[in-house]
Amino acid sequence: MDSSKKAGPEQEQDNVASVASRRGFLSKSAVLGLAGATLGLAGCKEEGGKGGASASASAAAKEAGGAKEIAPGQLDDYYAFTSAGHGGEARVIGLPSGRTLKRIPVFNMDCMVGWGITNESKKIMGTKADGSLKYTTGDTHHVHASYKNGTYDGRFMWVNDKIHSRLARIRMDTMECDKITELPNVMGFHGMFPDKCDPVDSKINYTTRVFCGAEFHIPLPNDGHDLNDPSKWGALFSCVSAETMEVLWQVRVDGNMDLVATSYDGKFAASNQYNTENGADLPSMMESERDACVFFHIERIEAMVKAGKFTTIGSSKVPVVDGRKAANADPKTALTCYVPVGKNPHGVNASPDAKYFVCSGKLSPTATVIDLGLIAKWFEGGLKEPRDTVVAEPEIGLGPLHTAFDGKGNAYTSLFLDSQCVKWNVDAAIAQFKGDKKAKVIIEKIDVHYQPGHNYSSMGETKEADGKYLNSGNKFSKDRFLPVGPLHPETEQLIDISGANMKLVADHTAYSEPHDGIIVRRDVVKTRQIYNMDDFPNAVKPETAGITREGNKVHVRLMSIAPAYSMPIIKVKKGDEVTITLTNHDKVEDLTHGCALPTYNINFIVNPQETKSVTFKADHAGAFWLYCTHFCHALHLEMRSRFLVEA
Ligand code: K7E
Ligand code: CUA
Ligand code: CA
Repeated sequence: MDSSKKAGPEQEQDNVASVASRRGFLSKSAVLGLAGATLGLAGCKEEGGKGGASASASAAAKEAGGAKEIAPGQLDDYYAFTSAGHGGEARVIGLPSGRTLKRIPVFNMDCMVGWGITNESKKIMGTKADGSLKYTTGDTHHVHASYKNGTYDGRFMWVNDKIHSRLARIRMDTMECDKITELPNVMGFHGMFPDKCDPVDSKINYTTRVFCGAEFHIPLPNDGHDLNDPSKWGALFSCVSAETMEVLWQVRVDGNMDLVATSYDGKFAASNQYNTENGADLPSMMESERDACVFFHIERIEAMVKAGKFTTIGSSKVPVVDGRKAANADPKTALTCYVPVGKNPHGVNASPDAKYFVCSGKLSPTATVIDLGLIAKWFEGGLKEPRDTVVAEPEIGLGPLHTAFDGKGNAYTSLFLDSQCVKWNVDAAIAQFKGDKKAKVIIEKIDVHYQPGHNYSSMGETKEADGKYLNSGNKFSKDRFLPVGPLHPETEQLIDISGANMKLVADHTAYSEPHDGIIVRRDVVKTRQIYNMDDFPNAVKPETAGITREGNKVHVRLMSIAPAYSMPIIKVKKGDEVTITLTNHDKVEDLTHGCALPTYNINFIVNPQETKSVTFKADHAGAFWLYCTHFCHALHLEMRSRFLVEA
């Protein structure tokens, strides 16, 4: 506010003009960046217009002065749980403040926590025969949480790894990853969504399955055959048990899969398909004017698996059923339904009234609204064509990707090419589709900075969508922050959607590169501040503490109580295989200790009442100070023991 007053109206005009020209440059370069995609977009009209865009930019700048601030000592109303892209982790952010609360290592190593260093985390991440990590990279895109009765129950979150096709589960009480599953015969696992109810037993009104879409088609099995004939390759849709994290079944589809949505009644899951062409290069993936959103009939798939009507692929024992079109011609027995939607769609989202899935066009300026009641009708044989399930297809802007909801009948779709978020009304879009020329579909467009990927709203993926906040995760920040070299931070922008108009209330930075997230009311999340020592079977207690040897295997059982470890001197011999197990006996909240061993590449923390262990070969002799890395006490620096390796 103050700075815009001082700058005066002329200065403000200049700012608006230069912002507008930077926006122009950005959208041009984005179109060029999409190469052949320009062909598909050439015919699109731009709604909103330039004048509208710059006017709303200056309005947003003024509104920013009234942003809801969280004063020092005050707590946020919401948690945002977000992915981190090719950083491989998940993140926890407080909203509306934008404060980073935690980074949760998942597929990446993290030397602060010791993730990928401790035996316990290595076991979750997966190891090779020699005990080293199987993978140290990951690419997380989508974070979704477990449901009960149509809303979050605070038990689990799941996050995908697109690189190695793994699904990870994160406990919401400790906000730590507890299980990782690699999907067999799948590549480019991208979209993921938990179910919200059992398809048959409505008493099981909570999440028991997690569905996973695979983006890249590969030889099945991927063992070196059919390398030169991509037409024989395929993609599988996978179902994983929420409880055990085992892969329960897979469905082979025509084309590929991208994002995933699930219905509130548990009957259907769906995935948008941008490559119905089964193309192996960019031009062939853009040949068709329409692609599809493929629906899965969960009850029928599971009945077929139960009846033993499945195959397996390669060494995998997971049942695979055929969801390809040729095998599913009769709707009454079909496992899948391919609904034609706009060209190369991206994003499919379930509306909180449980009625619709919205699938965005990306290369088509439209969003397709699919009626789930009509999907059920198609599967009963009551409709001629899958396309008859479409009840609206409004033109909403250029490069539509992901849609969020406010629980009041409005949808908010990110427009990548327009660098905007468009608010539109679902009922009006349906009326327009039926022929009502007066229906006002587009309510408002707001500029975001710049090129948004996902947007997501507070509780927007639940029946408790509250219409308070929308987060726009933008792929380019350019001029929004101080430059920090060639790689700019990403922008996360917070938009207040509680009023008649959208208000941009805050920019915050994010380390590359977050994609999707969820915004969860803080009362849903019940965290645990202190572990139970008995949760760890290897916990070191006073009666077991000390050092034992079996041949050249040495086990050091250590305890920490601020400001000391239980052993001041630890002696081993060069060539020993050493395991250090450390239990933190402190019970005070937040009293965490670290454990670092110089030149042995060991570093991890133990939270109150927690136990962790590391195993390594003592391959060089010398005296090494095993010391505490985590500030715990006035005598934190003094908290160290001599680790002596005899030659
Ligand atoms: Cu659009 Cu991987 Cu969800 Cu990113 S995906 S933006
Ligand atoms: Cu213990 Cu620092
Ligand atoms: Ca296509």
